[in-house]
Amino acid sequence: MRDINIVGPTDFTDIKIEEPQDYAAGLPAVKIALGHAMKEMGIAKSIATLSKLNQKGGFDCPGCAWPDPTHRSSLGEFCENGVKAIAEEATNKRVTPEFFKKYSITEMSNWTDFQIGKSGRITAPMILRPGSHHYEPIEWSEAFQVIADELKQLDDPNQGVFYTSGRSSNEAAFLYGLFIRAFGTNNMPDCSNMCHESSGAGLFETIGIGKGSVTLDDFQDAEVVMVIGQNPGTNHPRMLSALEKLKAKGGKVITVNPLEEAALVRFKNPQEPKGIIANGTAITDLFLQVRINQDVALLKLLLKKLADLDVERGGVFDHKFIEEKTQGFEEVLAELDQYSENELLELTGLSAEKVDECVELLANNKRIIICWAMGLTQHKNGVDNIKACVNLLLAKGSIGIKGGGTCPVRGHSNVQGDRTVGITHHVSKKLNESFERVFDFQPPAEEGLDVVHSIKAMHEGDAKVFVALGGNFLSAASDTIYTGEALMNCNLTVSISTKLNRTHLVPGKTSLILPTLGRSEADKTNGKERFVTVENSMGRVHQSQGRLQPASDNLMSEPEIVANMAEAYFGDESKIQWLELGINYDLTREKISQVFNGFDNYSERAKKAGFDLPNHTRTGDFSKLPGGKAKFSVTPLPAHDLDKDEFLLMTIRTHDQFNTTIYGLDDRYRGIFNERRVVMINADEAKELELKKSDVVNLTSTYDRQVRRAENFLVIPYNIPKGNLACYFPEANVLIPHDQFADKSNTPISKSVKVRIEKVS
Ligand SMILES: Nc1nc2c(c(=O)[nH]1)N[C@H]1C(S)=C(S)[C@@H](COP(=O)(O)OP(=O)(O)OC[C@H]3O[C@@H](n4cnc5c(=O)[nH]c(N)nc54)[C@H](O)[C@@H]3O)O[C@H]1N2
Ligand SMILES: Nc1nc2c(c(=O)[nH]1)N[C@H]1C(S)=C(S)[C@@H](COP(=O)(O)OP(=O)(O)OC[C@H]3O[C@@H](n4cnc5c(=O)[nH]c(N)nc54)[C@H](O)[C@@H]3O)O[C@H]1N2
Ligand code: SF4
Ligand SMILES: [Mo]
Repeated sequence: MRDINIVGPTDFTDIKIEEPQDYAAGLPAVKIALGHAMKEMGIAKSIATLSKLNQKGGFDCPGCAWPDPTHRSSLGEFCENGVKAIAEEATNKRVTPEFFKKYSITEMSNWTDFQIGKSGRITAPMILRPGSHHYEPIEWSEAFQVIADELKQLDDPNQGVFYTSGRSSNEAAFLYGLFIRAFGTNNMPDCSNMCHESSGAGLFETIGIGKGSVTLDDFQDAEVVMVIGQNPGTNHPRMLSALEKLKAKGGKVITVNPLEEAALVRFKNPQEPKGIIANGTAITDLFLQVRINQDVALLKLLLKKLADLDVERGGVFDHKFIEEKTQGFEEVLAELDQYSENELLELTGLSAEKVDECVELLANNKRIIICWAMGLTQHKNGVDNIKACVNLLLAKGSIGIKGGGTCPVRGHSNVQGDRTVGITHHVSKKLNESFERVFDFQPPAEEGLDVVHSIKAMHEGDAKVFVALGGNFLSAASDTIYTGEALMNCNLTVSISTKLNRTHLVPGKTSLILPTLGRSEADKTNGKERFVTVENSMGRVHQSQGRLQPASDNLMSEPEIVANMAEAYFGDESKIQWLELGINYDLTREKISQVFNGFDNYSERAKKAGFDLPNHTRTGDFSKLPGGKAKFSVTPLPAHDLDKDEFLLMTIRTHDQFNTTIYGLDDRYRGIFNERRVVMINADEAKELELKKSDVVNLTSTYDRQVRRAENFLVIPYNIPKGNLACYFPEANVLIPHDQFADKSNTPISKSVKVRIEKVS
């Protein structure tokens, strides 16, 4: 085994702590965004790049999946974190073959994720040969042959694992899924498994589609928006513009979160001159500081109180809608009788007054949107969290109406599109038949492995080849050491990547890095520009056309890499014209439209304004569901069985990272600067435990008597409920056991890890 530091260094970086901010964006956001752009790209490239970002005919922001408005602002249609995402991709720094010659993987594995990421863009295909500690350059054709040879040596196609991160285009993801199925497996773990899988599972079961029901326009018509388990100011910043518009029309915002995130307090819109100079807009009307993972208790309490009000004064629930369009309401009401209001209230940690205020807002309004993200999905009962939100919306008749509905806010810019065009470990008979009809082969009928089960299979030697279309699997997954051992146990690991990351440094016996074009870069074939397509969080498909000079002449586009991999594997044996599909994206789009509904005239429509994919929930049509109706669900309370000295820990993002890509070391809105190894704890509780600001602690988690340890965290007394802690992801991922995940969705429990604190100094 090679000598690799799987988790990286645990040193401190000289913390500075200030008061948390009470507003988001404004002038500091503009200044900081431009600072990042200048530092990574220089002036001329910054101007050229930002003028194309999210504009018609330009490229889609590689940040989050929040949709673009129809009318684009002349002050720029992007946010601080969109600029950081672009600066990171369009950086002038390069990771060349000389770089790899200079630094061994052992040496680089001792760098922080921040240092690794800041090394820059990879410029040439690289191979790490068995026993070696240095990557060396390899010709593209030889690299594809290495992959084909390893895949051919497997006893069974199910020994291959093919991961996808959500930045790939529809075209690349479709070809990848096609290749994997033709190869003979459904082992397609993807980043959704760690992300919104619980949303997909909960929504599919209750309303028949794993996507949200609202469009951006619905935000203009809503009376109440509940933002629960989401930090949009950092992770979907332009959502604040939508909330600002809602407020201007008199709409109300309820936020449910263990932390009072700055952006949800007040927003100064940098896209408008008044947002720069004036005081901004107060966003939240009602803040419910719920305890971690007590959202089901809160949603039950709300429904119970609303049911009482409905009996008392009528007109609270939409009985016609409930009668005609839903099933299971009586069971849900009956189950609520088991609980007293007081016991539910106590679990939430909220005051009765605040809950009553919330009840009034929900009772008196019908056009209600519920938005959520990882604060709901990454728990053992993640799927139930979603179902409890759906219960509330169904009781109010708020789904399928203007200004109301479900809004799971997606993470990666094309994670939803990848799923739509076939990246899934689940098997659907209908989908298999479509692939067979169009491509004349029989896709495998056996359910594939998702993220957590892929890791286990690699660890146990049941999977031997790992291929990743984007992402940083090692740092994104839980149980970092176990996942590292799993990757190192493989015969071959392959990363199709733009930038260097920790997964490249924790390799299989042989490892390949295949460098690819980023979203912002011109993608040409025979001198002609091509465009790709993506789907945003609200189901709209549109084109993205890269414009910048690629980071190196030796990059290949993602569809071409996938096509070449397939060609090398199948040779003349396949009826599919792989190379042609990799080159001609119009042809690939035509094939997508033959396999999936809703993509007719794909290329043409994508080039114009884009188009919305079919979504029956938008018209409140539930006729295709079993029984022809939407479903209420009984959602039991979560059981944590915490020991007296155990806390519930949530692992969250700072304002200065995109998942495992660390833009900088500040979490500006929370007032934490130049340090990522911190643990936020309730200020009174810290006193009771005699923990002071900047004390050093270790954190441990104990599951099935196995103790996992994360060393060196600085204590930050903070406004967080008692019994709860917050750390940053991925530093705390070592604490999350690989076998602790949500029921039904298998999403790791990244937001409710049981931990203890050990004081060091
Ligand atoms: N700049 C930037 N943008 C991003 C990303 C990024 O890393 N950086 N990541 C992208 C991706 S892939 C995703 S999935 C999204 C993630 O977007 P978010 O889900 O907003 O990201 P997290 O930081 O995980 O924050 C979750 C929020 O939920 C709260 N929370 C935690 N536990 C609970 C709970 O039990 N109940 C409630 N009610 N709230 C809880 C936390 O306090 C926090 O405010 O963002 C996307 N956009
Ligand atoms: N503890 C904890 N763990 C979590 C989470 C959490 O909240 N807490 N969140 C989870 C969530 S929501 C998600 S989505 C996952 C994220 O998991 P991933 O998607 O695997 O991780 P990223 O950090 O987004 O991947 C970054 C890498 O993608 C590559 N990349 C960037 N752009 C491109 C591109 O255009 N093409 C290609 N081919 N490669 C590109 C770069 O090499 C970069 O290093 O992490 C999960 N892990
Ligand atoms: S809100 Fe998301 S998609 Fe829009 S500019 Fe910001 S990071 Fe990019
Ligand atoms: Mo995500």
